[in-house]
Amino acid sequence: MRALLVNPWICDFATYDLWAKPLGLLQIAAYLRRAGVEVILIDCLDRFAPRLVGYLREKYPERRYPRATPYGDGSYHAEIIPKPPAYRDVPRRYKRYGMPVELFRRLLRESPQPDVVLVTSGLTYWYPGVFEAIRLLREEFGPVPLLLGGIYAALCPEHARQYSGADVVYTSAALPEILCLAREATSARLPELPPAAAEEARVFPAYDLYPELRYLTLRTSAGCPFRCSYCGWYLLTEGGRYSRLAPDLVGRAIEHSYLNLNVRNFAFYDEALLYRAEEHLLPILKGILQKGMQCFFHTPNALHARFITPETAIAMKRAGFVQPRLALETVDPERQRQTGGKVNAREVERALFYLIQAGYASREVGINVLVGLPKQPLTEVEASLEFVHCLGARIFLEEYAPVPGTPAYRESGLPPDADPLLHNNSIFPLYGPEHYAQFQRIKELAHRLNRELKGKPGMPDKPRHLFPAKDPLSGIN
Ligand code: B12
Repeated sequence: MRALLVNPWICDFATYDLWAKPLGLLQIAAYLRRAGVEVILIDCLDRFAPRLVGYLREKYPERRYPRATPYGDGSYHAEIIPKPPAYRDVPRRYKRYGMPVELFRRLLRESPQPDVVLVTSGLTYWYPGVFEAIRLLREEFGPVPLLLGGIYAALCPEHARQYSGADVVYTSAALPEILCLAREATSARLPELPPAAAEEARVFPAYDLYPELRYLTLRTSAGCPFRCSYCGWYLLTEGGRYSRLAPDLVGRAIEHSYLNLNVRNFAFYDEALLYRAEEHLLPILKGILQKGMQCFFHTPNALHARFITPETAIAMKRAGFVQPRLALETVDPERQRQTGGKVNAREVERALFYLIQAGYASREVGINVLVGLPKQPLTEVEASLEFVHCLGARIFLEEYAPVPGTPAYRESGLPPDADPLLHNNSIFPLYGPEHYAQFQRIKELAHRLNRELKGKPGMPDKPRHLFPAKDPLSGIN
C-alpha cells in the first residue's frame, strides 16, 4: 500500500516559520511505515525542500532562498491571494504561505498514484489552504480515499465534513485508529502493530523523509496541569490527560537526530515542558550534557514561569536553550485568576531572575503577553507590556485566537458553528474599525519597546528594583 501524506499551505495575514513541522503527520508516517506502508510526504511548508529552493531561485534570481536565521527559523515564501469574503473589511494583505501552487501540482504529477491520501491541518482558520490542497489532490488523483485530520479537523469536525471535500474527517489523536482507517479506506491487508509501536512512532517521527533538515520538533509530553480558559489542549490530546515520554527515550530520540540526521536545533512543542522537571526535563538535559552533545533548544510555545527554579535555569543555559520564552499573558491579577491561575507577575519576575543568574541577559528572554481576550481592556495589555519592558525582557505580543469548545470561546460571543475564519488572531480583536486603530497602537507600542531594548546595551540585566530583597530565593547563585 502506498500513502501520500500532505501538509498543506497556511493562508493568513501573517505567519512565520517558528520551527513549525507537521509533527502529527510525521508520527503517522513512522507508524504506517512500521506496518509496511510506502509513505510519500509533500510538505508545502518545508522551506528547505531542494525542489522548492531550486524553483524559487530560478523564478526570483534576485532574491535569497531559503531565508533562515542561524537557528533554522525564518520567513516562508508567500503569495498574495484574494481575501475570503469574511475578511473583506480587514485592511491587510492575505497570503498563501509555502510552496507555489504550480510546484505542488508538478510534485503531484510526478508522484505515483497513491492508494490513500492523508492530509493534516493546522490552526482552524487556516482551512482555505487545506481545502485548496484537497481540491488539487482530487483533480490529480480522482476518487482516491482522502482522510483529513489535525487541529482544524479535531476542533471543527462538522465544518470539515461539510466543506473540505475529504472522505473521512478524523478527530482523535490515536495512531492505531489511523491504521484502521487506512485499512478500511483501501481494503489493504495491513498487520496489527504491537502497542509499543505507537510510542515508538511518537518518539521517532519520520524526520528522515525530509531531504534537508535544519531543525526538528520534540514533544516529550502532551497536556498541561492547568486548564486555562483560552486554551484547548485537552480537546486535542489523547484521553484529555497529561502524559509524557520516559526521559531516556527522549534522550535517545535527540541523540538519534543529532548523530544520524545531523540536527542541532530542536524546538519543544510541549505545553508544560517544565512540569515536574526533576523527573522529566532535568534528567533529559543531564543526559545530553553527559554525552557532550552541543544542541540549541527553542521554546516557541513558552514555558511556565512558576516551574523555573535555579536548577532548571542553570540546566537550560548549559544544555543550550536559546532565547527562552516565558508565558505571562497578563499582569492583571483578576484576569490571571479568572483564566486559570497559571502564573502571576511575581512568578515571572522570579523566573527571569533565575534565568539571569544562570547567565542569560534579560533581553534574551521573551515574555508572552496576550491581547484580544474577550472583554479585556487594552489598558490592561499596555500595563502588561510596560511590566515586561521594565523587566528588561523582550515582548512577544500574542493575539488571542479563539478555540471552539473552551470557556473563553463561549465568552467571545462567537456562535459555536461560526466560520472558523473568524477565529483568526489577526482579526479577532478588530471588531469594528475603532478597535483596529487601538490594536495597531498596542502593536506599535510593543515594537517600540522592543526596539528600545535592542538599542540599549545597558538595560538592566537584573530586575533588582522589582525583586524584593526579603525573598528567601533572591540570594541563590
Ligand atoms: C506546538 C504548537 C504550536 C507551535 C507550532 C505548531 C505548528 N506545527 O505549526 C508554535 C509554538 C509555533 C505555535 C504557535 C501558535 N499556536 Co499553537 N499549538 C501548538 C500545540 C501545543 C501542539 C500542536 C502539535 O504539534 N501537536 C502534536 C501533534 C502530534 O498533534 P497533531 O498535529 O494534532 O496530530 C495528531 C492528530 O491531530 C492526528 N492527525 C494529524 N494529522 C492527521 C491527518 C490525518 C489524515 C489523520 C487521520 C490524523 C491526523 O494524528 C496526530 C498524531 O496523534 C497546540 C495544542 C495541542 N495540544 O494541539 C497549540 C495550538 C494548535 N496553537 C494554537 C494557537 C492559538 C497558536 C498561535 C496562534 C498562538 C498565538 N496567539 O500566537 C500561534 C500561531 C502560529 C503561527 N504560525 O502563526 C491553538 C489553536 C487555535 C485555533 N483556533 O486553531 C492551539 C490548539 C492551542 C490552544 N490555544 O488551545 N503553536
